[in-house]
Amino acid sequence: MKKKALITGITGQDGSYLAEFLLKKGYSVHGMVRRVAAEDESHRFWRLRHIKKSLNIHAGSLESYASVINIVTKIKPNEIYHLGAQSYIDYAFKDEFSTINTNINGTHFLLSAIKEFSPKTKFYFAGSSEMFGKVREVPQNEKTPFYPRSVYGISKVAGFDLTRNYREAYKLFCCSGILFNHESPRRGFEFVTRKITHAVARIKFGLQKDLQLGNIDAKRDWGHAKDYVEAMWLMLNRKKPEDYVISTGKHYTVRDFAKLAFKLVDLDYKKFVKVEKKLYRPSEVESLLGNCSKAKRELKWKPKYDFKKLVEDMVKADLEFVEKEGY
Ligand code: NAP
Ligand code: F7E
Repeated sequence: MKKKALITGITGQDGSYLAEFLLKKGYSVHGMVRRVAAEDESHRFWRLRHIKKSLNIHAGSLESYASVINIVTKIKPNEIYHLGAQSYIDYAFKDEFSTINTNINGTHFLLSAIKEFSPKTKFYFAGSSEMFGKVREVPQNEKTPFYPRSVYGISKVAGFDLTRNYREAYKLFCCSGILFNHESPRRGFEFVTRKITHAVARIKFGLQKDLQLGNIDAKRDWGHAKDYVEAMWLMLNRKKPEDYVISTGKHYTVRDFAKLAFKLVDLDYKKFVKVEKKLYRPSEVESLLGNCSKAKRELKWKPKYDFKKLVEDMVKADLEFVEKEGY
């Protein structure tokens, strides 16, 4: 019998790559999407269009325990990948309450539903390097203490602790990936890497004059989403549930990213990037750098994309996108 996987957040960047990855592995792939998205296929399913026919989509709400129970009991999946979350940090500062509600309750409801109705289901929680926030050591590993700097980070620490507690108290197979930033041509336009590569393409085609950015000295350990979804699967397919840092082990500034992206189309970023104080965050995470040696050792995982290949992939895709779509 085919293994069944349920992905929350299947319409997002990681959800779409993971769905592709699991279909190739022969899984029956189920996705939970909010009703507004299910009813707005042409806009909300742009990342899944090419595989949509092979997926089983279920409308449901992460904010409703009844809805979560319904889906878990109906599917009784072998594996749940819980990726659904309000994941944009600028927005988290603007709407703290819904970020906290969706991110913490969604995780809690799923864990509780597994415990009560499907205790053999394995559970993956999408933890984040944002949990390290104002970092306590460099580089960060699984033992580094957390110091979140936004309600998003706080919600992820709560999800991480809930996942660990369900593992210890109820002996469920549940674990967290502590994933550092990962990007791709499918990244949402609001995140800085996609904002840059999209602007680079628009500027090249004469559709935009400049690019406004906030703190360009912030440093991130950027990997490719395609590499990172494989690590999620590896975590659920080993004997023991444990938590893993997933990162590249190298970090760069936003300025470095912009410099390379503009250079790839023979432009000088200094002529186009305008730093705007209004785009700074109330409390910034200045620098993140991951140490993923545990994942390398135990999962035999390592990233295939480095920084240069990532930026090249995103710039190339956005040049094609702008040429085709005209915006
Ligand atoms: P993403 O592209 O923003 O996708 C988020 C997904 O969550 C979308 O499918 C979205 O559905 C869904 N969602 C948002 N709010 C929701 C709500 N109120 N109820 C139900 N679903 C909701 O994020 P991603 O980059 O793929 O990241 C996947 C997960 O990994 C997230 O939990 C994120 O916090 C975490 N993470 C990401 C990174 C990274 O660098 N990408 C790093 C560490 C951790 P709609 O399509 O309906 O909006
Ligand atoms: O910002 C700076 C900004 O929004 C990166 C999410 O996937 O990764 C992501 O969160 C850095 C920050 O990602 C702009 O201040 C400068 O220092 O692309 P971002 P993020 O906040 O790191 C983590 C791991 C997650 O878990 C999250 O879900 O870039 N920055 N100027 C800017 N950022 C944005 N968005 N826009 C700017 O104009």
